[in-house]
Amino acid sequence: MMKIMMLFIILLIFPVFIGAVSYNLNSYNKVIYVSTTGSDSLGNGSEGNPYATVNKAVEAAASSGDAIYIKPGEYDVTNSYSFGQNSGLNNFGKNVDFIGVPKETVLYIHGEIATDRDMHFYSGTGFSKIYNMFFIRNSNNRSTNYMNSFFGFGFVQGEIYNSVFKTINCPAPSLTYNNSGAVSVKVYNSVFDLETNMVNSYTGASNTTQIINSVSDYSFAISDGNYYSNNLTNASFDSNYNILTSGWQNTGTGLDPDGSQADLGVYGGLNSWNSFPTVPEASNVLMMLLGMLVIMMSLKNQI
Ligand SMILES: [Ca+2]
Repeated sequence: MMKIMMLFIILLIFPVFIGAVSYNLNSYNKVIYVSTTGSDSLGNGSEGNPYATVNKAVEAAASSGDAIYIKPGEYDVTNSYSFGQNSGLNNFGKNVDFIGVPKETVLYIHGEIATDRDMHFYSGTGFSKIYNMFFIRNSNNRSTNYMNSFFGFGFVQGEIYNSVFKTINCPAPSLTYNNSGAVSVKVYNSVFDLETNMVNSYTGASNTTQIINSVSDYSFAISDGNYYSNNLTNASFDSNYNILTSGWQNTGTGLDPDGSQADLGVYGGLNSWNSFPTVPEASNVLMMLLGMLVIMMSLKNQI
């Protein structure tokens, strides 16, 4: 009876550690936390005393080596900044990574409120890796390609993993707006939840953005010079972004957490939404130690 109880405890504990992703919070010099319950004036960016806005966390970050962990909730990242542009998420030149919680960290770009001409989802000129974000942009029917680009407007760079880009009132979505320099973003295992097919990107400079292992319910504008590989277009998916169209399994680049060839969409790749929770928190480490103790006691009883 005791051994059955121990086995039960072990089975309860071990699933916590199955998840494995490519980012590691311990690899950063500092992790800065943002929460809807935080405060920019009273917070210090620690997990227990987080900031309230993403911009405050970027301001507090070093020029490189830090990560910003954005807890579940909705955050305004409209960011009016220059030349009539709403940048969306912006690292303001810092090499800082952004980590969200699948389905629960929502970054909203409010084009129905902001009056600037152009709107982008991400405009970082520093190099950022971005994980598990749910981007929503309301374009308020801005009508031309450069007004509705995903990444712009120049010298934008980074890598985006397992994120959703949802457009609202966006009649002419384009991937990039290269006005003053190449936009070089790599997007892996993400979903483009659109209302219409994409149009060609504005080409003031070269298009070097890459879309890989991703999914859309409409089509990409594949003749615009950007690079598209192993994607599924005109697909259908449910409200949790499970893909309902065939062809998404084992057709991507890289690996899934189970070691098989990567699936397409947010449930594929090493940052699969299925692999969350990903980082052992202090309470989980205690549980692991308890689990090891139980195993040792169990083995001792058998000898
Ligand atoms: Ca697979």
